[in-house]
Amino acid sequence: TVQERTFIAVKPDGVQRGLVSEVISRFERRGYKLVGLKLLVPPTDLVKQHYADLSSKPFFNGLVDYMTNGKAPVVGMVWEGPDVIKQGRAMVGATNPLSANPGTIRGDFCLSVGRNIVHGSDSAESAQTEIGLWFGGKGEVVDWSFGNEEWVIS
Ligand code: DAT
Ligand code: MG
Repeated sequence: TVQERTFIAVKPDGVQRGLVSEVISRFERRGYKLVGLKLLVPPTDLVKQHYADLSSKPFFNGLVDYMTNGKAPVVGMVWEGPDVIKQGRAMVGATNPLSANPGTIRGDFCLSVGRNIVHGSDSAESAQTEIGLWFGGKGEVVDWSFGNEEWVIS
C-alpha cells in the first residue's frame, strides 16, 4: 500500500475551543498514523510561508495575525496512511464552514471561514512543502509501525 503523509493543524480557535482531541481522534479512529505532533505559537515568517499563495488576498494580514498572535497556540500534526492527503481534506470539509457537509470537522464544529478551526494540505506538493516548513528539524517526523497493521490495511 502506498503510504502518503499530510500536514493537519488545529488552528488557535480550535485549540481555544477544546477541539484538539476531537480532531486527533477522528484521524486516529479512521486508522491513520500520527507521525508528527507539536504545539506552538508559530513565527510570523512560518505562517506567511505556509499561506504564501494567499498573500495578495484582503484577509491575509488578519489570517496571519489570528495564527500568530499567541492568544492560543497551533497544534501541528503529520498523519500517514493510504490516500491521507485527499481523505484528510474530505474529513476537514469545505473552506467555508457554511458549505461544509455535516460529518466533516468544519461542518460539525464551526460557522465562519475566518474561524474554521483546522487546516489540511490540499495536494501532494503542498503536503510535502508544509511538512518541511512545520517539521523540518531532524527526527521531528517519526517512522513507526502499528502492531495491528494487518487488521487495518491489506
Ligand atoms: P483551506 O484552509 O480550506 O485550504 P484556503 O487555502 O483557500 O482554504 O485558505 C486558507 C485559509 O484562509 C482558510 O482556511 C481560512 C482563510 N480564508 C480563506 N478564504 C477566506 C475569506 N474569504 N475570508 C477570510 N478568511 C479566508
Ligand atoms: Mg489551503
